[in-house]
Amino acid sequence: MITAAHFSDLHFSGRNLDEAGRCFGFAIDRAIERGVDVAVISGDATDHALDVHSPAVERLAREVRRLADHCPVLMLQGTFSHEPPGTLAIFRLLGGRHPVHVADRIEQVALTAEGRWQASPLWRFDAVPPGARALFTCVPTVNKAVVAATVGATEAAEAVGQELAALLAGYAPIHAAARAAGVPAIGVGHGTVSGCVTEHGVPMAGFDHEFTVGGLFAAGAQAFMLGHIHKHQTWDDGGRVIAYAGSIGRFHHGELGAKGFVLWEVGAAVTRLQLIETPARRTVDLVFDGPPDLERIREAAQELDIAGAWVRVRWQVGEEDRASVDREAIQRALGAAADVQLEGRVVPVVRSRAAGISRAASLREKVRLWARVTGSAEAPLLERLEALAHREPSQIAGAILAGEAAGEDAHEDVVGGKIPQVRVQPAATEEDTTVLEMVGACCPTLR
Ligand SMILES: [Mn+2]
Repeated sequence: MITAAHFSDLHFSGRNLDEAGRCFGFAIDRAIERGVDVAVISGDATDHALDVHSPAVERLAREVRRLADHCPVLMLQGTFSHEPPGTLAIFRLLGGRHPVHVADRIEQVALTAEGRWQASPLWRFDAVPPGARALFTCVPTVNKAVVAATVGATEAAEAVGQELAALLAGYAPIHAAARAAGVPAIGVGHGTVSGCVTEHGVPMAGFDHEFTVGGLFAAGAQAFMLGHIHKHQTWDDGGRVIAYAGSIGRFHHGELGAKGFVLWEVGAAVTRLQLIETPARRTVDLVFDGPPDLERIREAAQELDIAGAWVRVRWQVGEEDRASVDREAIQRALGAAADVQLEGRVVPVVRSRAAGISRAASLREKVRLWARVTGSAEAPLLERLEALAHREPSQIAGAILAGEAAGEDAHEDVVGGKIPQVRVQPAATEEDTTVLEMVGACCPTLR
């Protein structure tokens, strides 16, 4: 039986320094208190390429060194964009009481009885190294070419997932041999398991992911320690367990579930695990479909105990109302929060171009063109246009209040000859023609 502290997705960077530093530091304290035999960091120790003089590098190195003064450490290469290849090389040089092994290729590594790391020359050992205390199978972030070269796959078109499944199955015999020798066999990987759930609650369905649950179990390891997905989750198959540790802290708004590290106890035929929670930041999301409601924000500030929390307020507002949002008032209402992020989405007014509208002779014709372009019904629009043209505002209001149909009444006005120029029907009646003639007589440009 071996006890292991499994940390993952530390994402050290300038922006994350507070959260990553506090949570990883706390986790290492707990791991040391529990006297773990070995520590595994399953990828994404950093968030992006960092300069060596950045405080995040110094803090990460200091914490890993503290860990290495307590027990042997295994660090796995994570996602290349987070941890550019070569990032981890420096950790081999830390020089703690125990060695740090960096796994940046597909390989196996045995933890010897003396607490040293012994790596396989190729992708696996031919036999379990004598005196091994535990056997680790490392599947860091890989690209297809590496997988193909490693397992000698000749089908270049095969998906990485299929190649990895073949690779994992290739480890089953040596894992069985380890089990027979009473040596815990532990897999460590970085990638997406098809069907897992992200920290935002999204299930990762599909066939283009690195791993499947079946493929991982087919490797026959007693435990599989995973990184990449920031939500802690586990799969169990008759006592063999796969688990994402999840990220060490809460680096984004909207992340579901507790954050922490996994404390494993792994024997040749038994596995136990427990998530030890870190003091990750608390986040609160206030979401409005329309404009933000200041009263409800004030209520939420009281009810949700936002003191020290990271609060995000999201809303959407039409372009014409954007100036009505008082961002400072929202900030003031959430004054007790550790951080307030305001995300207003302005819904733009969409204008369709109605070709030829500028050449239309009358306003009525323009309305008809516009109705055609926007797919609006023209008849009610023309009725209202007519009412606007012919009638006093008080008359229109009176007609609406009386429930009177505006169109009929307007027609009478036209006949009455008050303001006849806008009544131009495509299929002109005799009456309309008369009106048009009247218009032509008094105002030729309107025709
Ligand atoms: Mn990550």
